[in-house]
Amino acid sequence: MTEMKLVEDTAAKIMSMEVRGALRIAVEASKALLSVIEQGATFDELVSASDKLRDARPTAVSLPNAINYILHLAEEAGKNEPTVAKAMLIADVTSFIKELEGTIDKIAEIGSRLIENGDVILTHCNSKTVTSVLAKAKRDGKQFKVYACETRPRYQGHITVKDLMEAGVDVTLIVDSAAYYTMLHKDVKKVFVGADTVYANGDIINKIGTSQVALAAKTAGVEFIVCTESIKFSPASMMGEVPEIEERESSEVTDMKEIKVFNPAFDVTPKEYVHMVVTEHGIIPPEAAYSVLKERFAWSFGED
Ligand code: RI2
Repeated sequence: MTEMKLVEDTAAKIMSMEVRGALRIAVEASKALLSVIEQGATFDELVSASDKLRDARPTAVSLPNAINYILHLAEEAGKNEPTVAKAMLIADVTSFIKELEGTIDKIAEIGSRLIENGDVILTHCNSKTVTSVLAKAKRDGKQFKVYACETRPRYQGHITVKDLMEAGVDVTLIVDSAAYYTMLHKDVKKVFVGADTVYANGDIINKIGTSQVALAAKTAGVEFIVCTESIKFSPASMMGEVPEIEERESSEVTDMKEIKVFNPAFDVTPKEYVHMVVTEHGIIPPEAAYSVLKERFAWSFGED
């Protein structure tokens, strides 16, 4: 496969959601760009490959953040003589990918400490970050139960159930509309969800239905915990930019072609509903998102 074909293929897999999850799309796009670099692409070719990947899905900011960082690394490396520049860039991008992939284990380590014996936990959608937290707690010998929302229309909850069963976690599937009832009648103590984008003000974008789960959790007095790598924080939101909420095909919802369908893929949970945010750097209140952004994305403000 030529390298551009690999880029197009990766973009298509991200669009169709064969490759999904906010962290994974950033990692896979970065790997595609790494192979373009390894083939000796010019900076302009790298930019054109980046453009093919950047818009594959519009909401999760992890994707443009990773791409923009690789372009920044390319600009920096490009200040050197070409052979040095190429070797330097390959080393930098390889270590960036390794770091990205490693963040999930750090969050698992930190987040699993929040789980106590006897906890009943509810989760929505399939966040690999959340399932790694739950799997780590299980490996540490904690006894707890999980309820997983099926997550219409794509049923990512089924993936969550499978992942957690493989990890030996006691997990039960529920329909999305049973979330509040389950919180009240099954003694749910904590909600754990992932994130696609974190705003500078601490609001969280995640899979459609997350904000309803947060509202229910607030009413039911259940802790609402978000697990997210800092690559999902939005530098553009510091300047007031709001990410587009992706709307997907009606065919995901129904095969009845004659009816009107509205199918947003994400929603925004206001920070007031979020008790804490678990990142690879530690646990923060949602209001601390601005400080994380200032530090994490210093390179994009010309401050590194
Ligand atoms: P991780 C997913 O989006 C879900 O909204 C999930 O909560 C979020 O990405 C984060 O996933 P989609 O790709 O990065 O299912 O934690 O639309 O795996």
